[in-house]
Order: sequence, then C-alpha cells, then structure tokens
Amino acid sequence: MGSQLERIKTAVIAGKHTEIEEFVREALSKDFDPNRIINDALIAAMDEVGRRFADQRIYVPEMLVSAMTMKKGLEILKPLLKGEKTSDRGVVVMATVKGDLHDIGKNLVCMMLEGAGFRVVDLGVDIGVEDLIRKVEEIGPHVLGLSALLTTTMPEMARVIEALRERGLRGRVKVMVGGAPVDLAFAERIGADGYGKDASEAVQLARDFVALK
Ligand code: B12
Repeated sequence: MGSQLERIKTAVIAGKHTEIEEFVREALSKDFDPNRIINDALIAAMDEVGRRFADQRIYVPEMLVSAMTMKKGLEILKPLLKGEKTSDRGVVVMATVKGDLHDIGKNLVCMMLEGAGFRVVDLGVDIGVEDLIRKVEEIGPHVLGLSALLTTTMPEMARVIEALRERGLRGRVKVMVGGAPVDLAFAERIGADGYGKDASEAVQLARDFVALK
C-alpha cells in the first residue's frame, strides 16, 4: 500500500483529526483514487479501530475521535464522489435503526447513492419504526435502506419490515439492509429485498430495484 494511504490509515487510528485533511488532500494531489482512499485507508482504519476496541486496547472515547477523524477525511472526498448530479434515478430513504448511533457506513452509502444519481433522504440515526413508516408514507421512496452496526439493534430491522407489511406498504417500497453484523442469511430471514456488504453493493441494489419498477 502506498505510504500516503498508510499515513491516512494511521492518522485515523490515532485520531489525528487536525492532520487528516492535509493528508487526504496530499493523497489526492498525488492522483490517488478517492475510492481507494476510502476503502484502503479510511475503512481499513475503522476495521483496525474495531479490533483494538474488541481487544480492549482502546475504549469508547478513542473510537469516537477516530470516527470524527474519518468523517473529516470523508467530507473532503464527498464532492468527488458526485458523478451524475443532474439525473434523478430514484428516491432512497436511509436511516440507522433505533438504538443505534453508528452513522459512518450509512453516510458513505448515502454519498455513493447521491454520486450515482439517486435522491437520498437521510433520516439520521436512532430512527424508530413509527418515524420510518411515516416517512415512507410521506415520501413514497423507491427504496428504504436500513443500517445497523450492533447485534442488539439488528432485530429492529425485522420490526420495520413487519410494520410495513401491517400497514399495507410492503409492496410499495424495496427494503435493503446493511451494516457490519448484517449478512445475506439475516436479510433473507427477515424478508428484506436485499443485502449489501458495502456502499457499492448498496448502489447496485438500488439500481436493480429501480429497474424492476
Ligand atoms: C466508530 C465506531 C463507533 C463510534 C460511532 C461513531 C459514528 N458516528 O458512527 C462510537 C464511538 C459512537 C461507537 C459507539 C458504540 N459502539 Co461502536 N464501533 C465503531 C467501529 C470501530 C467502526 C464502525 C464504522 O464506522 N465502520 C466503518 C464503516 C464504513 O463501515 P460500516 O459501518 O460497516 O458500513 C459499511 C457496510 O457495513 C455497508 N453498510 C452500512 N450500512 C448499510 C446500509 C445499507 C442499506 C447497505 C446496503 C449497506 C450498508 O456499507 C458501508 C460502507 O462500506 C465498529 C467496529 C467495526 N469494525 O465495525 C465498532 C462497533 C460496531 N461498536 C461496537 C460497540 C459495542 C459500541 C458501543 C456499544 C460501545 C459502548 N460500550 O458504548 C457503542 C454503541 C452506541 C450506540 N448506541 O450505537 C461493537 C459492536 C459489537 C456488537 N456485537 O454489536 C463494534 C463491532 C466494535 C467491536 N469490535 O466490539 N462505536
């Protein structure tokens, strides 16, 4: 891996939020692809942060500073991910489910969807079933994307799908789910229409769903 990427990764792990912007800009000036910076440096860093947290080598405050550092890096890359700005491929409502405050992955999915020409309504984090149902009724999106990073909040996704069914809305919106602990088997079990392991798969799913309409 290029030393530029290694430097960005190390900065995120160490929570060097005052230096990250400079490092990312420098990598860009050396023609590193934004997607490579995201995948091989920023996301790779968060994976390592997760491992260190699991091993109790770091605690929540360090994890938070790393997250803040990653977000600063992403902000610089965001404008570069916007490709087909004028087209309107379809509408996607995105949210992190109730009880869950993790939003880095969701934000990345939103950015990539926007870059691919979708209109994204990002509801934020910790969004309960009732709020989601209300938004689906109000906006009538093609796709509802749900994110969960905690094993304890995954069942919330099933609750959302069940509530859509109860209100007669299930046939009107495709539901895609994602987040580190989520997998295809879980998605199928709860009756979601699709599972994406990363932001590119989320975009592919949304494209497929809109093409199906
Ligand atoms: C950063 C972080 C935090 C930050 C979050 C900051 C923020 N604004 O998001 C803070 C410090 C707040 C935090 C808090 C907590 N965290 Co935390 N956190 C992480 C960490 C290190 C990284 C997550 C991340 O941002 N990854 C990078 C992004 C880009 O990846 P991603 O989210 O997976 O998203 C990608 C894909 O999954 C997919 N995707 C995501 N969403 C969606 C949606 C759709 C529709 C699709 C298709 C795809 C998709 O695309 C994304 C882009 O590629 C993870 C470790 C890990 N490896 O996941 C732990 C982790 C998730 N946290 C964990 C824990 C335990 C907690 C706390 C309970 C700690 C505590 N004791 O307080 C709290 C819970 C707070 C809450 N109620 O939510 C555990 C969860 C364990 C479990 N079994 O559930 C983990 C796994 C760490 C660990 N190894 O133990 N955390």
